[in-house]
Amino acid sequence: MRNTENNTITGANTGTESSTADMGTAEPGTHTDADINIGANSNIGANSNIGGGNSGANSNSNANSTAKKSIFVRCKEGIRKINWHDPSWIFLSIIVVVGLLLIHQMLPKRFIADIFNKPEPLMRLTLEEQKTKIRTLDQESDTARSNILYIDTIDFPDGTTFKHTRLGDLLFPKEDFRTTIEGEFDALAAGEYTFIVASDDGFRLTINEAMISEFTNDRPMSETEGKITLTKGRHSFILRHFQGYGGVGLQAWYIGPGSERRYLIGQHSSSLRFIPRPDAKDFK
Ligand SMILES: [Ca+2]
Repeated sequence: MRNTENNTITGANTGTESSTADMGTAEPGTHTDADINIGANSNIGANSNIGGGNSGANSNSNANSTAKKSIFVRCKEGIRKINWHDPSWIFLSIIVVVGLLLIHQMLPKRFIADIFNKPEPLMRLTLEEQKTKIRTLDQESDTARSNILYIDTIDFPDGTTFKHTRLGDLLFPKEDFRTTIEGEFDALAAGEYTFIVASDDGFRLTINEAMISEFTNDRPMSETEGKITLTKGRHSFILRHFQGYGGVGLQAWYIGPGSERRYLIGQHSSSLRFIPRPDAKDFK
């Protein structure tokens, strides 16, 4: 039986069936079980040779089962099996973890936020700073500068700056700007939907270009509700908002048919699924 194992090993290393048969006289004990694993793992035909040159299927099955449980690395000494209980691997793991923590501490927090808080680009948000003071939604626009970004949810809680829950402060002027949020969703269930917008200051929500709800003047953060009956399928929406002075905020939720639960606009549910913006693909 030991000779058979040696034949198998040699066949694995040379990768030829003829050598497997010829090497039947190799000295026992020149190879270990670990060698069998190496051959199996290195994928150089060990399994097929084992099956061809070895009438006993034990070596084959052992090699496969051991190979599935083991991890091998190639190093200067050749292919080596990783033993996770080896102190050197534990030490190396600690070094890697400490290194990652140090990198995390050294990188700017904004950079970390950009990586881990990157939102799903479900809606396009346009911010427009106004040259003059803005007091109503329908006031004529006089844009000084604008900025476009993509957001996953309409979630800017009441505060002193326009701060998204995941994106953080958008670093835009605190006063006199307009916000336009555009998106699409698939209604998975037909029926009556309720949309709730909390805004400081005014807003207007349209779905398929029909006005659902609005408050066009300035106000502290307050909620306004609107209802619409939707067919199953694709729909588009636009939420316009303006900030004059003082506090600022904008949040929007929906409630699907037959449900009481509020979802933020952007949160998928069994009644709505939001569609990623195709124009966000090339957005830097
Ligand atoms: Ca305000």
